Amino acid sequence: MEFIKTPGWLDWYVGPSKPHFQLPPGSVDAHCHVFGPGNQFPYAPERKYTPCDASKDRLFALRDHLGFDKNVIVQATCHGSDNRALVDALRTSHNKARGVATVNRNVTDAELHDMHAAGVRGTRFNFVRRLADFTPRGVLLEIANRIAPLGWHVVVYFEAADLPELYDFFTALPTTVVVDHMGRPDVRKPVDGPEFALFLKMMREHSNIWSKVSCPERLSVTGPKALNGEIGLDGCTYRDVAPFARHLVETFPDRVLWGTDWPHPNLKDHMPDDGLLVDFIAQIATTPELQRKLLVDNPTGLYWSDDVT
Ligand code: 0GY
Repeated sequence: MEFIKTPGWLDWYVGPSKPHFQLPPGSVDAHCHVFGPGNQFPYAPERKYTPCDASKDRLFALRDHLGFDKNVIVQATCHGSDNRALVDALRTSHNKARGVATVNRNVTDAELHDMHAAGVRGTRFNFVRRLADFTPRGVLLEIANRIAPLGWHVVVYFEAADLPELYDFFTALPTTVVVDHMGRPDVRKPVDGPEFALFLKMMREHSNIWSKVSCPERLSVTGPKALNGEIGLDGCTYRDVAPFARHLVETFPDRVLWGTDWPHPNLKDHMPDDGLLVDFIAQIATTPELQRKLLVDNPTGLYWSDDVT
């Protein structure tokens, strides 16, 4: 089946630079996607966008180029609850990828166990309205209770303005809860202002809640340019996002994850050079210990804890 990309769709950056930042051995890119290829793994009929194909082979080549050891592949909404592309990538990754699937209430126990055997360790609930249709909270809670005995966690994606309404639901979930992209703060607002304060309170008062300090390219208003107008030359990019991510890394060093978000769905203005995104890590995790926790210890513990080596 032939799929036509959403008009204006930006493909990933071709020929990303080699990062200057030296990733610690065993680093995990803990948020990235595979899309299709559509002729092998068709996009879901209910999808809100049609991406470019972004195969597992491309993803694994990027992993090696950037210097990561492993990936956590997150099911994107364009595949709905059809996790075949994800599971195929996991099964052929030689234990170098784990996954976060999207499941609905009709999923069988046998399907859950098959996904677990392939390397799925979580399920994703998406509250971003442009991406996913509404699912009743009761249904989501039912799913959370089904996946909890497998040791899986829940990944949640939402926009900061919706947190007050979602707060009680998130804090009642029975599993570890991982928030995508810091809960999408509006980075024009102060890092010590009331909006981000609610997110910080949720993390402070609920030790099962984690955050990905990812997606500066998605959250930034100033863009990738450093103060001197150059991109990345002084190692300072996406400087409006850095204070939010750094604050989380320093306050909750054992509950943060980092990922590229390759192939960067739905970016409208610019496509980041993934090498420069890796360089951004040095601005938000400023000591070797914080870097090791963010990139190695935290994701390995969450996704490879049952690994027998
Ligand atoms: C991301 C962000 C986006 C898309 C999805 O599942 C998805 O379609 O997550 C977005 O458009 O903000 O994390 O990949």
